Amino acid sequence: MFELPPLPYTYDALEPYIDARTVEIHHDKHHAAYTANFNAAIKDTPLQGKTVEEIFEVIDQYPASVRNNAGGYVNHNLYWQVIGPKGVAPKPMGMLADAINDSFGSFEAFKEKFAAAAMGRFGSGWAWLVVEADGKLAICSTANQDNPMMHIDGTCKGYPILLIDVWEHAYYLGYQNKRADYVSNFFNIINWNMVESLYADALMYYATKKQSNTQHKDDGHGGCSCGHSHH
Ligand code: MN3
Repeated sequence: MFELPPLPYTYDALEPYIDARTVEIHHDKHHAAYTANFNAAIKDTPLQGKTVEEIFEVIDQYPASVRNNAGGYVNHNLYWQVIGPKGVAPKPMGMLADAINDSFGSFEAFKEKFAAAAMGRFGSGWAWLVVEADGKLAICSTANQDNPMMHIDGTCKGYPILLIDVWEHAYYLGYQNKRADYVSNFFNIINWNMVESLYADALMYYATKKQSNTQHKDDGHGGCSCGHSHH
């Protein structure tokens, strides 16, 4: 059974950027429903008892209910982790700051590109900052509850270290139709310490995978936190 992780802060901790009522409904209703529906979708299937990572690897072989609810569960786990009260860790530091400069030119250029991906996603979905196999960072977006680690068709692939939910349920009470304001305010609540920690996990994931592939010729897989409780 997958469990809904408790919100790592109080409902009002993200104000004024995301209001308490939105956080409460988003976590206690939407995220809780994905968790329950994910468990229901894999019950009595070969996926029951598998890890998220194992499920993602074969997700294209199962009905949409598995893909949508597995993604909804995992994506929201990660979402609550990478945001927090303003000012906790307002800017990327160290290795991650260097990687952002290398990949995008500057922190400002990164922000523009990330916001553009969030704005460019038509309908419901997510924008992502991912680490690719060569250690480079990339920005992309997915529809619905798809995740860049899922074995599905698509061009948004990599190990996720930051994401923004652009489903209307993530912002509608506070922002109504103004997704752009939600997206620009989102930069105030990113917990860059957590993103940096996930970046280190990503590098470790690829290093382990590479080593395992060398040893077992394509049959190995590294560990993926995939949005699971961290620390
Ligand atoms: Mn959501």
